[in-house]
Amino acid sequence: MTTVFRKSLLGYVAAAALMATAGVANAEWRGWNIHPEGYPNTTGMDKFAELLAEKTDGRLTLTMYHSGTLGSQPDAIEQVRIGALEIGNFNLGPIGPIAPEANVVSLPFIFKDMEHMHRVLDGEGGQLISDGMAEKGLVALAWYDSGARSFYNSQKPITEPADVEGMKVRVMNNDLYSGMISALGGNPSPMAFAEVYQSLKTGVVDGAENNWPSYESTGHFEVAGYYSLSQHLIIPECVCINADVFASLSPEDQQAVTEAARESADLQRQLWAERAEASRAKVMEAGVQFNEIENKAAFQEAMKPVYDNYLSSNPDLVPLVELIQNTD
Ligand code: GTR
Repeated sequence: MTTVFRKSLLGYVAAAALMATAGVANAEWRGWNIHPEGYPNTTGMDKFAELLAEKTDGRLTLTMYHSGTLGSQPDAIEQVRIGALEIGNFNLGPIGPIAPEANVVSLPFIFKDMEHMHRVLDGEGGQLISDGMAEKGLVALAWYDSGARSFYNSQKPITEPADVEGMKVRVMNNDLYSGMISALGGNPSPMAFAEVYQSLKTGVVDGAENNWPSYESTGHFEVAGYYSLSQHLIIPECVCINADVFASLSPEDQQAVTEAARESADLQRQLWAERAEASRAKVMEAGVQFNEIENKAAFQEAMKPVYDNYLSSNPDLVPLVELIQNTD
């Protein structure tokens, strides 16, 4: 080994050792979000970017790309996993097929309400879910709210499971959702969020399911005017970062990034509650035919095979499901 080479090698080793203790000092990140300006998640992610720069004196910066301009959600999840993008605001629905622990939140009616979901996420359940995601390359820095999802369609009010029979219903990419529609006798149609409006309008699908803010912001209420309050899914969303990028940061920067995400979640959750009310009022004003569902237990019963099938093929997830069910 020549002296020069040895010197540069020593220099490299020293630099690598320094990096391992001090972490990456400067970085410019890119972030994905599916929602438009003014949506609670969009404002939340912009706040995250602002806090991130503030807390790191501008060493770590994030440029957010909203409205799904960087691609569909399943693609963006992959991009963040491989590090082509650093940050994403994801719904746990399409993460489920990748990280089995995260999939339990997509079992219909697993959460009693939003508060129950918060208690689970803040406890051991949330830890197990984030550990499972981290193993697949996604570190969940904070959880955002996404309300409860209910059915809507262009045909008629849904009051009992039989009303879904024969209906073509758009679902997010996850076999659990397809199973859920099939269990009701409907025809599931997995499809990207951006394609749903046109598909409802042209009759490619009869219905879909989502929370009030997304039903409103996408204009789906204009082309699918029956909204039936089934509230069959309460799915959390994450502010996620690529696991290697997170691991490359110093402990201080990891803390700053986490704090920035959590503070943005406080804002998002507050804006969420306001927007859910405002969106509901807006679509009602526009003439949406709304109905409550008295017998939700009938839907729960009809969807039970989804649970049974899922847990018999994933027996290792039974303890997590029970932990969630036993959380008061
Ligand atoms: C929204 C959610 C999005 C996306 C969308 C969908 O409620 O915030 O991330 O999952 O639903 O139905 O595709």
